[in-house]
Amino acid sequence: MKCTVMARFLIVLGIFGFIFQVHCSNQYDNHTLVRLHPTLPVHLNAVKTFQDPSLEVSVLKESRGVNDTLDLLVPPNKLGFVHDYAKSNGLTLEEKQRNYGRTLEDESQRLPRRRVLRSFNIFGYNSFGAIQGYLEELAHKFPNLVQLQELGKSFEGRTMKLVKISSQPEAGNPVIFVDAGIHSREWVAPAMATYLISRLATDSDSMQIGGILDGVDWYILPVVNPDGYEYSRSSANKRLWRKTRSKTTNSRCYGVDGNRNYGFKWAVSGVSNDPCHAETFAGNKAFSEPETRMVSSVMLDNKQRIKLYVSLHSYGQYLVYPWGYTGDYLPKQWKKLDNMGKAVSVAVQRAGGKPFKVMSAGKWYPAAGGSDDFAYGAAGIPYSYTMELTEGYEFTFPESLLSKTLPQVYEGFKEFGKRIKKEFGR
Ligand code: 0X9
Ligand code: ZN
Repeated sequence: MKCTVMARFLIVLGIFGFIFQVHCSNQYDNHTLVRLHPTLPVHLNAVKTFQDPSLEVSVLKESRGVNDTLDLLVPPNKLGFVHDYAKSNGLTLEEKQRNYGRTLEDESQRLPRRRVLRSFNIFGYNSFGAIQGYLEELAHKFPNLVQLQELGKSFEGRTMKLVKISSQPEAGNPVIFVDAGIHSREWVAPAMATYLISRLATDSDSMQIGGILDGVDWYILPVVNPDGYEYSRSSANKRLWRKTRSKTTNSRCYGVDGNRNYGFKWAVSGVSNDPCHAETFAGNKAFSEPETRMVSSVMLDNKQRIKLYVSLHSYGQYLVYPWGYTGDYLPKQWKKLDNMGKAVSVAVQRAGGKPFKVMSAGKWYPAAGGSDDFAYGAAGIPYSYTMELTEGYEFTFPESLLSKTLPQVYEGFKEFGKRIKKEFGR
């Protein structure tokens, strides 16, 4: 059944006094979530070079290597093509979910409070407005600890605020800069960044000697792409939107992949030049997007003090470091990046979480114009990572699991903090 305005109205009112299940159709109805398993090294080429010339199959996640799946969202008319591809390359094919549209609808119906602007739940997927409200509240409550710096406006005019948390703002401590949500459908990333803010600001032992704020300052931008985030929250049809919501006059299509838009080795690999490409359009030029310009200004304005940059994404449980634009070689200091990444993974595992796959981004798959490469290569920030949170639920990580997962990942951030203090503390 089409989800008419009337049907939505009836759902909202619950007019007959019982739960009225209406399933709406959307563009992902009858799409199948397919996982291709490379089980031997000879399969790697096939998963790494998979392409649907018609661009109808979406790649949800690339494969890192043997036993790491390539995840695809396949429309009904392309299932045969994908089965043939798997068969001819010896790949094991797993059909995970027959009607992916239904999964998205179910998710949106489970979360009625998503649509309520101001209500805030630290273990929930909050609206941009509710997150902003929470940040204002913290800054108001703890003025000596939490400061908000206005950075500017998103394409659609949303005000972006950098959260600065410091127990000694005049001390010139090393800074850890964390951002999240450049990809709008990756909801768990802003949820983690907001949780991090909350723990830093409200844990009574944060400020103690040896606490997470002792000798290190934290700058956090929890929603880098608020326009895309709100768009992906607006309906099941839009749930998988990844890009910004900008519009250039010479195209009928919207949005740029923010993580292909940074001005370091811009567009040399892993991008699309087509503004209508659903996923990886790099923009008409580097830094075409106000949102990426704002993040780069934070990095450049504070480049002497920022010692670690972490960009939160989902999914796959990876912790990757530069270079992202190439898999052919690594930065000179790659061992330090690798060691810190592995220590963070161990800390998360110790807290009961899943370990991260730690490696260079370009060895996973080369893609240029990422914020991690810009931080490392252009701003000279000595530690830079992209953290891909969660595994097993694609972009729809259940809200009910946030209360378990976010505290586990927080232990990884404590480890980051400890190591930055040890190496750069004054
Ligand atoms: O492709 C991306 O932008 C990131 N993965 S995601 O599934 N969240 O889209 C990985 C980025 C890794 N870094 C670079 N390639 N620079
Ligand atoms: Zn992402």
